[in-house]
Amino acid sequence: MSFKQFSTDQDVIDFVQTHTAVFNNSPDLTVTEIGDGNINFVYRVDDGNNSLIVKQALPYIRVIGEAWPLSQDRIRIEAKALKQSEAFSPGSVPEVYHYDAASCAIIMADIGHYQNMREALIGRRPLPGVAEELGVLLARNLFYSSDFYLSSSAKKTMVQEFINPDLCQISEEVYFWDPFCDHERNNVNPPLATRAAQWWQDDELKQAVARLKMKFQNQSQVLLHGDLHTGSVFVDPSAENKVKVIDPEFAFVGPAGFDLGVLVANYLLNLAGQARAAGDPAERHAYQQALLTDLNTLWQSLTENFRSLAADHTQDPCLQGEAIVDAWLAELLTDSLGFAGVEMTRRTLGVAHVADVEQIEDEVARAEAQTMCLDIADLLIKHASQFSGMPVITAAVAELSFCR
Ligand code: SR1
Ligand code: MG
Repeated sequence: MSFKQFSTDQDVIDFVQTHTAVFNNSPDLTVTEIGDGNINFVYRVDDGNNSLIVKQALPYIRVIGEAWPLSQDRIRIEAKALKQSEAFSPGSVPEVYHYDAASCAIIMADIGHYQNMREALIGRRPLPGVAEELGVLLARNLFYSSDFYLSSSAKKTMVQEFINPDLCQISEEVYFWDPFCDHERNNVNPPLATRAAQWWQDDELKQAVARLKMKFQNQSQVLLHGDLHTGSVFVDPSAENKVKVIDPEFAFVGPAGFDLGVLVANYLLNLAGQARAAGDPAERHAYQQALLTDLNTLWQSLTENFRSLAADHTQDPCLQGEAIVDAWLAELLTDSLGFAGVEMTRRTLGVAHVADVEQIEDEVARAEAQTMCLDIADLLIKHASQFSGMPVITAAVAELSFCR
């Protein structure tokens, strides 16, 4: 059957009525297009009592149009990655009700009562428990998809099932190419132009980024979400900020530090945004400190949980024991800091910025926050291997950020 884009509300309704029993043939269904991402179309279908989400992948990038074609295999990958995450950490993703290869669409649970983590951070909402839970989820993903746990053949099958060339190419370009040169896709705030030009000439920086890019392209360590920014994380304020992670269409088997790095970067992008955001300076400063405390908590939770899983479930005799786990976690931290610096760079100079900083209306004030992003990125990319633990890094970030 050939692919057909949903072009009317009735198309979406017919699709959910054919493939689920959620609405029991209710005649009063409403369809709302709620997609605010760059790539796909997302619909909420609602009968007043129940609701669900339909996500459809078109053969091109939504925000660019047919000029940037994109394989629809990404929706198969997303459905598979959601099911895999559910197996690793039950309840950590929206339930998938149906995946339809012909329509390139997924029907899944509506988590509309959850709050987007990026919006919560921008609103300076305290998020008790979230950093700890994210540490648990990352530890489980890292462990259960790594060589510590999987047999050789299971690992190779996973690599094969998550080959994701189109989406990896986007990441290779928007993380590791565009923001390190004067690329036409870049979006540089005019007052930042001189700093950007210096960035593109910094050979020490580009050598460190080259090492990270080689890891991204060649190191098949663990199953990654592939786009784990705070807009992909949702928290439930009515259930102790329980976390759900969405949108793993960029999933592939890659370097272990990538997801952690992207997440760390998005905490730090918010921290830099707070420096010039509207509102009481003392409240903003307290929130920045809380973000750094959360990063320490995240790392502590990740390492404790990873160590415990490794001690209990590693079969391979060469991978057993604390020394190898210590070495693996040390490399994870170093790599993640480098990737965090790259994510901060691309969100500052590249095509896709973040609201944490973009919400600063005055372009000079925004450039000051963006300068802070680049200063932190520079520190992380060039000096990642010199940091012995997350508290050392958060202290260095505090020293760099809190005096301005
Ligand atoms: C072309 S824009 C690409 C970005 O949008 C998605 O949200 C991902 O973050 C990706 O890097
Ligand atoms: Mg996304």
